[in-house]
Amino acid sequence: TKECNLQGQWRNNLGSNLTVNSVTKGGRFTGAYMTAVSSVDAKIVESALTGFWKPSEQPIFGFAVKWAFSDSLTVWAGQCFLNDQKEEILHTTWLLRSKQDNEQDNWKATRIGVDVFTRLK
Ligand code: B9F
Repeated sequence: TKECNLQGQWRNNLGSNLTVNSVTKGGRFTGAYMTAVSSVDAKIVESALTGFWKPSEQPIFGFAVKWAFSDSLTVWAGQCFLNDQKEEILHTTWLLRSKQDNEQDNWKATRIGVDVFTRLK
């Protein structure tokens, strides 16, 4: 049976690009993330990512990006599914943490959302 493999290039619902480099049997991977969106004027640049997965037919995984252009980071947790057409699709939930200047502002530091990725063809 076909297995989902995280390695390669992916695009999500926002138009962001996820590149996953070599995936080790031990479960680690590195890559790069190019977000299509940002809510600041800072120029968007590619940011490094690192993550973990557990190889299986429909593996779960997690990865984190420290944004190179702002004081914030996002973590994604998700699973790769094979749909009815046996195409790979990544369903993820993310948390975006932005730096606050003081504890009183902590309540507004975290955003949450979902991203769905499909393989770039
Ligand atoms: O826009 C974010 C940001 C952080 C500090 C100022 C701007 C950085 C880019 C996050 C991109 C998110 C989406 N892209 C994607 O592919 S990560 C999850 C989504 N999936 C504005 C002020 C503080 C936070 C946001 Fe900021």
